[in-house]
Amino acid sequence: MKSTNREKLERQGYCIVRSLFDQSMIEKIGQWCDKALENVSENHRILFKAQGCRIDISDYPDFSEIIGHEALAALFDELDLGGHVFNSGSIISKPPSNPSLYWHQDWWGWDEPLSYTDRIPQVNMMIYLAPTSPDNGCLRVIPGSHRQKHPIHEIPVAYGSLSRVENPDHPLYQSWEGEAAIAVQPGDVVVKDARLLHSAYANTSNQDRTLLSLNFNPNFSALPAGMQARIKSIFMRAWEFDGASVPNDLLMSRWSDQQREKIEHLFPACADGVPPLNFNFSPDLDLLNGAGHF
Ligand SMILES: O=C(O)CCC(=O)C(=O)O
Repeated sequence: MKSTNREKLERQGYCIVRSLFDQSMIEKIGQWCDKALENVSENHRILFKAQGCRIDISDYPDFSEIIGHEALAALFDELDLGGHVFNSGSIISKPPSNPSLYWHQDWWGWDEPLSYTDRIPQVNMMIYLAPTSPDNGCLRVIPGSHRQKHPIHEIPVAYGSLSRVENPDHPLYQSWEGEAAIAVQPGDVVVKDARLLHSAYANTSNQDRTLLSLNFNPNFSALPAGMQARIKSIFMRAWEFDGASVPNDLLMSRWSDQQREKIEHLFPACADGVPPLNFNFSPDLDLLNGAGHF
């Protein structure tokens, strides 16, 4: 029988799992994030103004403890998302007076027919380190948009210019009918289907709003070979998107034994020589109509 959280994940495209981590774990994650945040340059803040900043955790081996945490493993079991691999993770931190994030979805595999089915190709585990609300830039989502068309899908996403917030009046920064604010407490985990339309409100508070975001692919061995190859190339940071090469090349596969051993079972492994599936972040709207429509 499906768990209630699994049912919500399928229907809404997300679920909220309350109090998965205790205060001491959240404090530990907070310390690792603070250390990484010290290295963020002014230029990075300019390029990622809409996010606040976005740091690849491959450069910070401390995070092995959370990626391989037994509470997350148990959650994958409860959600029937086992056989998962890890592909990437980031720290996304919105400083005080930071504008809203643009609406987008994270999935890149829209050339593959299974992206238009109930099969969940990627989940994003989101761990916020402080209580969130619309005032400090909490997540907002369009429930159901992982499977159903929404007018936001019609608006092209120019990632570079939207990340730099060149035009704050752009419709992708605004509120849309049907949006739901996802307010959480530290220790809660938001599980999000990567295909779900989401963004975040502006942070109008005087505190940072920090999130650890981890991307996993359930039942990896059953995914098409090209998709597996792309997932592995993301994990290996061997990809280039929007003309921007990856800035740093510390790979999780080269973390020290002590760190690597906690997560090695989650590394994507697949046959060499298969061309990775093309990156396509734009769903075919004729195919994206799922079980209903807006
Ligand atoms: O900042 C947030 O709350 C969400 C960020 C996010 O999901 C993204 O940048 O894709």
